[in-house]
Amino acid sequence: MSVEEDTVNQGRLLATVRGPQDVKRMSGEQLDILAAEIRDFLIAKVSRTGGHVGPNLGVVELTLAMHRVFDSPRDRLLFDTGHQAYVHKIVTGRQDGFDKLRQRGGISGYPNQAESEHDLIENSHASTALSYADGLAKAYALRGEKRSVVAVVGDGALTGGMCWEALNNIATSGNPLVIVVNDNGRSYSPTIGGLADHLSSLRLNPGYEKVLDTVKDALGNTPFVGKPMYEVLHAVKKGIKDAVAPQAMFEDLGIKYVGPVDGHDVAAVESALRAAKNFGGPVIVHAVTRKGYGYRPAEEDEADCLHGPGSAFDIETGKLLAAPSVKWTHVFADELVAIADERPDVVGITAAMAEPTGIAKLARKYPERVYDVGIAEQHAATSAAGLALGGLHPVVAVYATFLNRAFDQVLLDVAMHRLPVTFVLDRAGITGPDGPSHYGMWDMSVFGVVPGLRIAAPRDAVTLREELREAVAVDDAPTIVRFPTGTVAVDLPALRRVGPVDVLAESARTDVLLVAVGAFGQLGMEVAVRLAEHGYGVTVVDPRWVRPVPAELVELAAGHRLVVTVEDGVRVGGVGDALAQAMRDADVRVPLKDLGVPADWHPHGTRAQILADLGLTAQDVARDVTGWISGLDAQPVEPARPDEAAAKN
Ligand SMILES: Cc1ncc(C[n+]2csc(CCOP(=O)(O)OP(=O)(O)O)c2C)c(N)n1
Repeated sequence: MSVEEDTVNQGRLLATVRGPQDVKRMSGEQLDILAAEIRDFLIAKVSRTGGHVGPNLGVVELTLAMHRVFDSPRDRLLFDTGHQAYVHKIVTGRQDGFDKLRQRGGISGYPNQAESEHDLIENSHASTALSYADGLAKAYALRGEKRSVVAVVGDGALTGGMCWEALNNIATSGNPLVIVVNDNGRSYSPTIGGLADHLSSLRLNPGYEKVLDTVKDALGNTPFVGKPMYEVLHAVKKGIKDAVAPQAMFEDLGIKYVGPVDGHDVAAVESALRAAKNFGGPVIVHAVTRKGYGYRPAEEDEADCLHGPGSAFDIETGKLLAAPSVKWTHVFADELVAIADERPDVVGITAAMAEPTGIAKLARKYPERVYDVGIAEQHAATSAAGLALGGLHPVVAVYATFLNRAFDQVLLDVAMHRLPVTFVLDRAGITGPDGPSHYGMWDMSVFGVVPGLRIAAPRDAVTLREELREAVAVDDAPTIVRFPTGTVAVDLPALRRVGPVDVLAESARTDVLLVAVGAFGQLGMEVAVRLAEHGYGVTVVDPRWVRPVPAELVELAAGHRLVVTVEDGVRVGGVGDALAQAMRDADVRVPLKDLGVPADWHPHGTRAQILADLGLTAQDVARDVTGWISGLDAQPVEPARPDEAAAKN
């Protein structure tokens, strides 16, 4: 074993890094060793916890160079999305935290203000960093503070409209600001570029390869000033072929351009950053990197370069250790293909997440019927409106948290035009390790106010298939079908159906109507069993369609002494709130208790841990409900069954 390998294996150099100043002191040779040690460290740690592997392996040298040229936290380093900030965490003294990365009580998978003064933005939704940077630079200019602002943004994030809006403003304001474009040609899959056909296009793209070979030569000719923003961004997406010979770039906008620079050459990146820092106005530093660099399973992973394995994986192969299971996403993906087989008008849209949302399955069978619009959820919604106006039925598959971005588009562009667009919200509710910004807990409240929009929350695979079919059968309004993350819940057949509402359990006594939303069906059943032990009768129902509130649900409520709702979404404006309002409107004076997620920022952890923290376990709910019902009346009277109650009205 060579001395160098030995050092790398021991991680000796890395152990000396307690803050950015330690990296600043290192020689070029040491930096190379450090970069290798960081890669070893990242792979070893993240393989145990899951997390963003590929993106971080790609920015090791970039991050080291940034910390050498700039003086964080006085200078502000902003990471767009923030999933690629692990190296930044390592450099800023958080190595020890990596044993509990993304775990309850451990460090976050994103920048986090509470963790470090070196972290500033922690939203983790893409394409925002340039806007933050614009504002920060303006603030420092107005306050007369001499501090650099540096934003790192991926070529994937650059497909988001906010980046373009920010660039226009950054150019006009002229404030000093460094934009580092981390161009690895990929979002999850190759950036935009389509699906099956294009999954391996990047590596075969001669322009991209050429850049990696020639960047050092090109660096001598920088900075370039000239062509308008569109051309540059276009070049970025194409793999920079055009940018290798750029003249007059950004002239129209007044943003200097430096690059392309080999993002895995610390010295080259450093020299570009120093030039940018000293320029005194907005500068783009275009760094070409490889996602997953230095780790074969990531570099060779065609799907997403090991973008973010959700849990522990085998270091040799990069494959997850957990036994594969059928996920909600798989059920959706299969059923969508089955529907598309029957309905040629059904098309799919993804916002740069074809594989994670399952739309990729449809794309493999019908590539011409799937549109990857980039990280552009707002555009996805209005483009879907256009598709619907053109006679198609689009199914827009996004994570629940990301549709928040497109509220106005869903409201006016889709719903006001009464257009048949189905939004499929994966990872709805509490998701877990990605933390507060990734919780899909707002959808039922936020989209619950959209006139005409119907929301379904399936409880298992059977109802997911069924409700998806019902959704795409709606031809005069948008629909949402939302389901949680992870393994699909076990099938829970209904006893009977009242209107759209499934009755899952009932007893001779009608003390409590338990409205179990979506995947909480099973929890409802367990609560019923526990309450039966106390002599109380619980009717467990799954409304299936939670918006608009089914009239049958209100009628059922009228026949019970207490209504309890349990939902995987914020309580404010949630299903419980909506049912309470419907009951008030119908003069149904049965008390209602709504259990759900408080409108707050909930920490990361596993989904089960966070739900337990929120009291959303069968045990907790049963205890609460027992307390409420026993408190209602010491001598419970047996109320009439719902049909009798309805007859009386
Ligand atoms: C608004 C929004 N939509 C989707 C995502 C999910 N997402 C996280 S990272 C990512 C790809 C980012 O690609 P890029 O910016 O090029 O960074 P890379 O991972 O390639 O380093 C996506 C789509 C997100 N974070 N925010």
